[in-house]
Amino acid sequence: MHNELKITDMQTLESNKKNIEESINPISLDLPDFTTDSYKDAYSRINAIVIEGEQEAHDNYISIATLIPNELEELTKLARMEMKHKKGFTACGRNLGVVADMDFAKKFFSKLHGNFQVALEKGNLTTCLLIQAILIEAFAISAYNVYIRVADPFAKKITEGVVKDEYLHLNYGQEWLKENLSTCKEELMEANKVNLPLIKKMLDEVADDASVLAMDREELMEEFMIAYQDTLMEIGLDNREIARMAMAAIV
Ligand code: PL3
Ligand code: FE2
Ligand code: FE2
Repeated sequence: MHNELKITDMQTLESNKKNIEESINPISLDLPDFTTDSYKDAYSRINAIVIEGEQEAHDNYISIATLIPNELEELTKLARMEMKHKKGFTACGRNLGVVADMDFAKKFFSKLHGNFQVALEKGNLTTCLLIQAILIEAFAISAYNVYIRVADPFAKKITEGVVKDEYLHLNYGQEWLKENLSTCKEELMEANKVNLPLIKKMLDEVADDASVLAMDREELMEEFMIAYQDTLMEIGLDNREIARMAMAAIV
């Protein structure tokens, strides 16, 4: 009798604790319905963006290796990871019964892709690294961190594995730019002025679809800014320089 009472008390306590946890952690609540047409429609574009982004990231690291041949091995490793990411996200779409809209995704990346190709042709390594290893990776990190909180269980697991790699990629660009800061600062600033606004536009373009997936625009921006500013700080830029660079997103 006494024991039974105790168990009931403990259950009540447990369920109270759970209610409190949920009320202070709204992130664990309100997962979207992954089976609705509207979810799948938005997912067909977002999934395509991610698949195309991973493919282009692969191609970009292979291209960057032509500008730093002695880094071929390391860059090939990064490129391989990107192909693994692409496979993972392709599986996420398949798992939900969604066909990715790849034409949309190619258009989505076309401006940034074009700028990367021009920089590559000119041998502008700093610009290539800023576009791929800083801006695109920080964009991916922000998107994946937000997505993990609202993803279906299958995709969540895959994305958690992917985002760990993306931090390594961001770090790769960061370390190169840090070592070469004295000679690449001017090009870095200039490339940022041209390309950060494109990232901002891309974020705006994806915001409506992302919100159908329960991903909040402000949260995406916040996560992006954290990854971006952290990296610039690690590269060795001062507060004023970082502020000036970030400002390029709003003008
Ligand atoms: C670099 O390794 C990959 C670059 C991919 C860029 C992705 C940007 C994603 C924006 C859309 C946010 C949705 C995330 C949902 C994942 C299925
Ligand atoms: Fe990736
Ligand atoms: Fe990456």
